[in-house]
Amino acid sequence: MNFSPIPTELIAHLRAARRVAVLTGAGISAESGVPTFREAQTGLWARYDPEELATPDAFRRNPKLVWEWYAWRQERVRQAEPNPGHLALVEMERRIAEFTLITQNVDGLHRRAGSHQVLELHGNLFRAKCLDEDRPVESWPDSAEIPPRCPRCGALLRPDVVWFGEMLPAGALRAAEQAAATAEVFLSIGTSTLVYPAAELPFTALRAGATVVEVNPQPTPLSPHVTFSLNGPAGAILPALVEQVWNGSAGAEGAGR
Ligand code: BJW
Repeated sequence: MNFSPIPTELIAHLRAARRVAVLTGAGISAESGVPTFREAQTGLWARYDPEELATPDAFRRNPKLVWEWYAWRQERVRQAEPNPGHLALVEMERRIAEFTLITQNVDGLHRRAGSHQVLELHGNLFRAKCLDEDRPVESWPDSAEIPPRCPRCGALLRPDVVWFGEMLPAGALRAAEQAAATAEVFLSIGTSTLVYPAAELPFTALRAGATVVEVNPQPTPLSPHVTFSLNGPAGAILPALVEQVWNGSAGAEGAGR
């Protein structure tokens, strides 16, 4: 895999850092075969735009369509495995005294990889909640109805994710903002940096004087502002970074050299 060498200054910063925060987006799971949010959908879902399915209005208009889209995505994620990018972040959590992993992803792959502390800003694909009571629902009786109904109050169930116009979980957002404001190094990995308030986090870190690193094969609105851009796939760059900073082993053979 070809990408520019990792700057020695960045290696030194990370080696010395005690507080590191990481923000991930759909790009980190791309090499696990999970489609990113803004790439065109394929197959059954090719004629739908994810931005138009991930909204409260879409669910109100056609709850069956939206529920089935999430069921299809659950199935794709069940078939996926964490990739070397996820695993490199597990290794970083072990090496860094105060490490905060913030994700916009709803796929749960960071936890499956072995990361312990994960702030999920946009919820989780594998949870459901009651549309009326906004409370998590763990199980419901089998029925042919799609979406199923809340066993307590009979309202529709919906995926426990954050759609456009909805508030992010307050505790997770507060912890993410705190981590961004106090990090010495902040890594923004595999996100288009388009969706707020998550997109604000690297800018918070920049304003607080952190070294901000972007890992992405494509430029984003954040790119002109970062301290270091590592242009390439996270599944190759992150293992190489871990290998070069700690001389550990995260599957980095030959990458970045
Ligand atoms: C690779 C790679 C590889 C590929 N390696 N990289 C301020 C300004 C403007 C607007 C707003 C604002 N504040 C709030 C808003 C409104 C709105 C918003 O941000 N709109 C913008 C689109 C303009 N935000 C909200 O509504 C949020 N709520 C909120 O702010 O509440 C307060 C409020 C309420 C009411 C009014 C006003 C304020 C909620 C946002 C919820 C986002 N939800 C979704 C769906 C989650 C469930 C689901 O998955 O279905 O979250 S939308 C979607 O976007 C999903 C993602 O988490 C999120 C971010 O996408 P991400 O991860 O960046 O993916 P992509 O596909 O965009 O990018 C992938 C990247 O990977 C690319 O760059 C590739 O190059 C790269 N890549 N392969 C590394 N191998």
